[in-house]
Amino acid sequence: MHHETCVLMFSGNEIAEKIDPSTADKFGDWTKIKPHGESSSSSDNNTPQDLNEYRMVVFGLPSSGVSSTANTIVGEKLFQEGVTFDGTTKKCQMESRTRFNYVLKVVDTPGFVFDKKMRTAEELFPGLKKSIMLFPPGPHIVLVVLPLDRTNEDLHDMIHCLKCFENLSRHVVVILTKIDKIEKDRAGWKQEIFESENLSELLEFCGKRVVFFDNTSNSEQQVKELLDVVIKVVERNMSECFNTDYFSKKTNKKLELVLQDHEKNRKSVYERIQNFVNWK
Ligand SMILES: Nc1nc2c(ncn2[C@@H]2O[C@H](COP(=O)(O)OP(=O)(O)O)[C@@H](O)[C@H]2O)c(=O)[nH]1
Ligand SMILES: [Mg+2]
Repeated sequence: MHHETCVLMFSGNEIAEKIDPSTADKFGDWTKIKPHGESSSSSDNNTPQDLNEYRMVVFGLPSSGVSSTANTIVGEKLFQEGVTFDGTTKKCQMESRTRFNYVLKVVDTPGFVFDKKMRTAEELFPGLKKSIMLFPPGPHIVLVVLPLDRTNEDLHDMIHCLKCFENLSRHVVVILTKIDKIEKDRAGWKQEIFESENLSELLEFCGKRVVFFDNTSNSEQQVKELLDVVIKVVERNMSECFNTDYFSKKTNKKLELVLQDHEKNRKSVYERIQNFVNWK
C-alpha cells in the first residue's frame, strides 16, 4: 500500500522531466506510452483512431473551479465558468479534444450539493451518474477539485459521501486549484499541503494523488502533469472505469448512515447554540 502511494503521488513533475523543453511542443517520447491498449471509440467521427482515450469527470464543491479545470484540460473555454449563489453549472456537459496525442474526454458537472432531502447516491451525485451515460462505459478518472483557500465542513461532508462508493477512491485524483494565489516567494508550500491536518482525510482518500492547477494560466505543463498521474492510475486499474455498478444498494445503505450522522451532528450544534443563547 505504502509502495503504491509513493509511485502514484505527484512529486514534482515526472512528465516534465521526460520532456526536452526544446521539443516540448512536438510532444516527447512520453506521449507514445500506450498504457492500456484501449483505442478511442470508433463511433465518434471526430475521434482520431489509434489514440488512447482518457475519460475524466470533474467534480467538487461549487465555485471550486470545477468548470475552469475542465477548460484547462481541454485547452479551450468550452465550459461556462463564474461565481453565482446557486452555482453556474446547472447541467453536465461532455467535450472531447485531442491533445498531446491523446483523446481527452471531459464531463463538467454541477458538483457536490449536500442536501438532506437527497437520500440515494443517484440523487446526491447526479453528475457522476450522468457522466457514465455521456461517455459510456464511464470515466476512468474522477477528478475532485478543491481550491486552496477552502477547507471546511462541506469538504468533509463530500469526502464522507464519496467514501460510500466502494472502490471509488482508486479512480480519484485531486486537483488543487487557485495556486496562483500563493505568494510567489513562499518556499515549501507543497510540503505544507501534504502535511496539512485539514487535508489529511482527503489526501488519504485519494492516495496522495494531487495535481496543482492555476486555471488563470494556459500553461500546458499542468495538464501534462495531470496526464502523467492519469496514465498511471488507468494502468493500475487495468482500464476499469467508474460505472453503474458503483451505484449499488450497499452504497445507498452507507450513504443513509452518513446522512443520519450528519443530521445528528447538525442538531447537536444547533442545541449547543440554543443553550448558549438561552444562557446569555
Ligand atoms: N485565481 C483563480 N481563479 C480561479 C481558478 N479556477 C477557477 N477560478 C475562478 O473561480 C470562479 C469559479 O470557477 P468555476 O470553474 O466556474 O467554478 P465551479 O463552480 O466549481 O465550476 C471563477 O470566477 C473562476 O474564474 C484558479 O485556478 N485561480
Ligand atoms: Mg461549474
